Amino acid sequence: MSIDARALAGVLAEATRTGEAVPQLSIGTPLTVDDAYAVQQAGIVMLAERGDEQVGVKLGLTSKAKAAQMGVSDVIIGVLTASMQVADGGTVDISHGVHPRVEPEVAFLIGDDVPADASDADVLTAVTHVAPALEIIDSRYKDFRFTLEDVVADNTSASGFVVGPWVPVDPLHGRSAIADVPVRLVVDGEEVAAGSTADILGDPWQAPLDARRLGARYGHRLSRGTILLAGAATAAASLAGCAEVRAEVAGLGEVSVRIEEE
Ligand code: OOG
Ligand code: MG
Repeated sequence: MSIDARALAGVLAEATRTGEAVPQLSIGTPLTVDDAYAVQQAGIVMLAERGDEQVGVKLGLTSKAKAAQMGVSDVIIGVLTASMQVADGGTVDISHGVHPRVEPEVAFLIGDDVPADASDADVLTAVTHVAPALEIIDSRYKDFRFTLEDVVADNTSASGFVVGPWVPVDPLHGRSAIADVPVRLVVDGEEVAAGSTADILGDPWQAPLDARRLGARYGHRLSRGTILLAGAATAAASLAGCAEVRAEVAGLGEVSVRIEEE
């Protein structure tokens, strides 16, 4: 049975617009993983039609803490668009959100186009900069609960992201300098979660490789200028009632955002 990807994407777009959670799509429409990516893609096309262009990709469920929190454990890929990006130190208004959460991440900047036949070494060489990052996720589903297919269709809960100062890979003495360093999530001055960059796929440098693999399957090329969010290093924290959130990645730096609720 073929699904109406655009209609299903419309349900999620409406939930985003109104801030009202919807039931999981899979309850009414059985979805395969490929169906779910078709819904995700239809949603991205709808954003592009409104002028909101893709600026990057993100991986999800890359850490054991996140997988345990969500009860879903396969690595997934989603899309970052221009309107989701918030400047470091900037402000996010969450009053129109459903139930937003925040998580500490590492971002990679793809500095060169990655050809389809690139080797793993070529993919890693194409990563020119690394930065501490925050991702704001906001599931459009009731109670922030979903199956793998549901969360893929919902663009992996993508809602916002903040990238800290980019650090060139070279001065990091190669890649090992950030492969296993402490990560902290600090909300209003208090640490609410802590982990290591190694909690991202066992090694955060696995993220560009998985992004290339999943991207090739689901229609995303890693091209010059692409921002890649590697996935959370810890479980996510609710943003309700928060004023300021900061992520710290040892040896890399920090990134922060102010939260506003009208
Ligand atoms: C799905 C998105 C997960 C990550 O970094 O693991 C994600 C969710 O938890 O809603 O972005
Ligand atoms: Mg994330």
